[in-house]
Amino acid sequence: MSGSEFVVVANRLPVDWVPDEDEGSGEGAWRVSPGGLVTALEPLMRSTDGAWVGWPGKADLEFDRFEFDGMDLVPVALSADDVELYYEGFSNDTIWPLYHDVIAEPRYRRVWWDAYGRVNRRFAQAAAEVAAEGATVWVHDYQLQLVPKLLREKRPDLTIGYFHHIPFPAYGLYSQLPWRRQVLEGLLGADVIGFQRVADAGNFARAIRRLLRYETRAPHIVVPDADGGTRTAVARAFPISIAADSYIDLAQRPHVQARAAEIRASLGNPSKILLGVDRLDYTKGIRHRMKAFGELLHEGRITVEDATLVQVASPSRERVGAYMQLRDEIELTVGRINGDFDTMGHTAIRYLHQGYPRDEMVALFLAADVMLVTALRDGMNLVAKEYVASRIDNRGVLVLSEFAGAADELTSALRVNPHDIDTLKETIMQAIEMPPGEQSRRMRPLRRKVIDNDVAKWSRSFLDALAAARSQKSPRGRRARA
Ligand code: GDG
Repeated sequence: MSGSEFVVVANRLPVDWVPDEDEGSGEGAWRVSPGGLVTALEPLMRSTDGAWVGWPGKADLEFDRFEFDGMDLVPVALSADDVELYYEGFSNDTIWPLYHDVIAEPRYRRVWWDAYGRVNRRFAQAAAEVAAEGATVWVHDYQLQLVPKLLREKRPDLTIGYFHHIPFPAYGLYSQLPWRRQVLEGLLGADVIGFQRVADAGNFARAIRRLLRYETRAPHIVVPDADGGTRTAVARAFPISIAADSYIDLAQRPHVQARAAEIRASLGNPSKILLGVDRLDYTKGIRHRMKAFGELLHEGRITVEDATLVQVASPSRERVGAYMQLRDEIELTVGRINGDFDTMGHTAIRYLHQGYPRDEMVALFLAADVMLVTALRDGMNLVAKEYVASRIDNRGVLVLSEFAGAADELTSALRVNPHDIDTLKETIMQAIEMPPGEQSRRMRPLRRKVIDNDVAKWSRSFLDALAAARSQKSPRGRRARA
């Protein structure tokens, strides 16, 4: 059998299908979606004859396997029903809120679970068809938690890795999930299960002990095998990162620096620019940040001439009810604060419900004196790392929630509990008033950390762990399809 030696399986392909103006014509073009995962895996995809299995992002469109920019892409079709039940329903209205500590209430619907199983089987089938004998398959994220087991059943010769981009919750919350055992068993089909934080891997191992009674000894989990024996899976932290070089490169470009100055001028040259960049998601703590900022204005501790908050809230999951409600709440808050405090020349909050190109984001990072990352729960939070990488001048202050995975590594940021509004206000004031010397004393070690631990290192360390698992696999497993 010929096939790919390395297969990535993710909900989304690394390209978007952009239909022509005349939507009904069925014509259109592919455009690379510039995510961190593509950057990390692209070189590997090319050098290993790799394939990428994923959904092209538009419902009810069937595409054949195709080559794009040297990558072998394998589209998995989803119907409008699949998108509603598997993606918006189970993935984003059950798993997402449950795994983010029930910040929003998870909804448990049996039809969503059925669709999740159906679509996971389709992804597993597609991966099984393209993987070469003994290949390595890397499955990504919470939309595909059943794929490792389904794939192992079809193809015991494969070495399977799974990386979980979001938090894994404490047992007391996880145990709410009506299908809690099936999901654990799905994940345990992988040889290596990667998490963002040590705490996530710990929560996972605890759930395994409580629900499945398997023996765990970090990072190992003893899993019963199909033939009555056992095998060992590895579950541990591999904190994800960014392509730091590309942010440094952009930050050095004259047009990006000029744009940063232009942004400041267009805001009326406030003394300090505060910045938030998030998908519009209830996990990101955007309301908490605005509440703290609004109170500082109300109390007269800052004025709009002193400080403007720029909030980029890129549109996300707009058909899920909790996201519609969040958008309404945030826009009401922005309207009230701006109505109370704006002047003809200055605004309190410049709110942008739009997505921007990467160089505009870096210009914003360069313009921002203070970066506010106040997530209530976040697997990692790449924005924090992108801000730090972009600050080639070693200036600027990162305010970072202790509930974001990035807090484990970015220890010289100003850490904050975003639920504690009074302390958040004090921390924002500390950031606004921080002298340049202290800014660079804090920023230098942050930059070192992000530059030394970039996304290439992350993928290398995960794949090294997979290679080690592969070398320990019994020859029987590898010969199964011979
Ligand atoms: C999940 C986990 C984990 C945002 N708006 C624009 C834009 N972005 C980019 C950011 C950043 C990415 O999107 C967002 O990544 P985050 O890590 O901040 O958050 P999630 O989207 O929730 O990602 C998270 C991550 O997976 C990776 O494992 O860290 O915890 O939740 O790169 O810059 N980029 C551009 N324009 C925008 O308007 N170009």
